[in-house]
Amino acid sequence: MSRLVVVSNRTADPRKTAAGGLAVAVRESLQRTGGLWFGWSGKIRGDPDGIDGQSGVHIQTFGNVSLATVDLTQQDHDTYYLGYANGVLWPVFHYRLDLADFDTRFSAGYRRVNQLFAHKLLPLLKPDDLIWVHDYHLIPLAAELRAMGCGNRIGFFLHIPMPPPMIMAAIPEHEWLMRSLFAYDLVGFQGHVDLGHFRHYVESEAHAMPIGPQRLRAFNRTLQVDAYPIGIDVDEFVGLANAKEGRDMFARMREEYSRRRLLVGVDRLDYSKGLPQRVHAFRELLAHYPENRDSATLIQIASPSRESVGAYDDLRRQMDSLCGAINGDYGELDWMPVRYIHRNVARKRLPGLYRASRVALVTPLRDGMNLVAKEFIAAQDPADPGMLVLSRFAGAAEQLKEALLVNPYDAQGTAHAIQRALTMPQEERINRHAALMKRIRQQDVHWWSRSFLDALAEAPQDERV
Ligand code: ADQ
Repeated sequence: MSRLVVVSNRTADPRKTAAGGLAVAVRESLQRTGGLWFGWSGKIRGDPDGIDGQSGVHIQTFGNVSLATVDLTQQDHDTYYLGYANGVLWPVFHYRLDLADFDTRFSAGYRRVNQLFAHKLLPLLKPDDLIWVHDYHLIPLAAELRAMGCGNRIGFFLHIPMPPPMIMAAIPEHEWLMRSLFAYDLVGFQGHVDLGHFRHYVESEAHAMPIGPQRLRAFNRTLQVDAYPIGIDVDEFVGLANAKEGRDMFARMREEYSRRRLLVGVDRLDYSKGLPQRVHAFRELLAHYPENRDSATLIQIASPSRESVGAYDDLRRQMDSLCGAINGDYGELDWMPVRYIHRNVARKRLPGLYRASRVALVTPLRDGMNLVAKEFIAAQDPADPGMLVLSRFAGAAEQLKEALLVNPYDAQGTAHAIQRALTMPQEERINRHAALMKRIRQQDVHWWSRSFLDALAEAPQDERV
C-alpha cells in the first residue's frame, strides 16, 4: 500500500475531530497508510531560509502520522497568501473580478512559495508515495515537483469553484495556471459545473482533445479529470448532535426560542457567502409576510476570516449596519429579528443549534460545495426535521435537490422560499429530509477520499522526461 502524502496550505493535528474540514477528510487515509501531511506552519519568520535542503522544516509525529511544516517570510505571506491566493484566485474563482488585485508582485510570491514547498517536500518523499495536493494555494506545485524530477503520482483537488473560461481569462497568468494543472495525474472538482468549465477552458484556450470521457490531452500532456463532491462524516455529526453538549445546546435553544421560529446561518464572514443578500431577503420576509414579525429570529454566526484583506473589512461594516437597521426598524422590546454573532462558535455546539432551527439559510453567491448545508441535514430529527433553503449557486445544490433552491440575488424570491420552508407540512419535510439524508450518507467524506485516491492510484501516467 502506498503512503499518502497530503499537501495543503495549512495542516492540522489529524487526531482532533474538533478541527473539522480537511482534517476529518484525510485523517483515515493518513492513519491507514502511516502518512505525511505537509504545509505552512502558520508562522512568519524573520530571515529567509535557503530554498534547498531540510533547514526550516518542522516535523511532528502523531501516532503513525507525521506533520511537516515550513514557516513563511512576511513578504511571502503577504504576496502568496494574502495577495495571490486570497486577493486574486479566491475572488476570481468566485466570479468577483471587481475584487481582484492583479499586482505582479503577488504572482511572483505565489510562484516563489510553490517552489519553496516543492524544494522542502521533495527530500521527504519515497518513490511510491501517492501525493494529494489541495486547493487554489498550490496549483503549480506538481509542475515544480516535476521540474525537479519527481515521478510520483500526484493528484489535485480544487475545493472552490472553477469559473467559466471568460472569467478565468481575466487572470494575467491564466494560461500558466491551467497548464500547471496538466502536471498532475488526476484533477478533481467539486461538481459537474466546475468540470464543464475546466473542459471548456482547455478546449477553447488550449485546443484540448477529449480522450475518453474523463481524459483530456493538452499542453503535450494527458490528464484525468472528474467531479468528486466532498461530503461530511455523517456519523460523526449525528454523534455530536446526540452527545451531551449537543443535547444541552438543543434544549437551551428550544427553551429560549419556544415562542419563536428560529432560522440559522453559519458561515465564515466572506463575500462569497451572500450574507448581506441574506439579511435583505430576511427583511423582505418580515415586510411581505407580517405573521413573522415578533416571531421569526435569524441567528447568523459569521466567524472572522482573512481580516487583513481589505474586502473583508468592508463586508464586516456592511453587515454591522444592515443587522443594526433591521433590528432598529422591526425589533420590539422583547424581540430582535437578527442575532448577529461575529465570533467563532465551537463545532460541538453547532448540531444542537441546527436541530433547534426550523430553517437553515445557506445562500452563498458562489461556493465550491458548502458543508454547512450537509451538516444541517445530518443534525435534524428525522421525525420533525427543519428545512434547508439553499442557493442554487452552491456546489451542494447539484446533489441536494430536495432542499428549497433559491437565487440569492433575488431577495423576494428567497423570502418566498423561506416562508414556504417555515410553513411546510411535516410530512413533506420528513420526505424531503429522508431523501437528502440518504444522499449525504451515500456520498460522505469517506466515499469522497476513497473515490479520489482509488482513481489516483489507477490513473494512467504519462511518460515523464
Ligand atoms: P469554506 O468556505 O470554509 O470551505 P464550508 O464548506 O461552508 O466553507 O465550511 C467548512 C467547515 O467550516 C464546516 O465544517 C463548517 O461547519 C465550518 N464553519 C463554517 N463557518 C463556521 C462558523 N461560523 N463557526 C464554526 N464553524 C464554521 C471551502 C469551500 C467550500 C467547501 C469546503 C470543503 O469554500 O465550498 O465546501 O472548502 O471543500
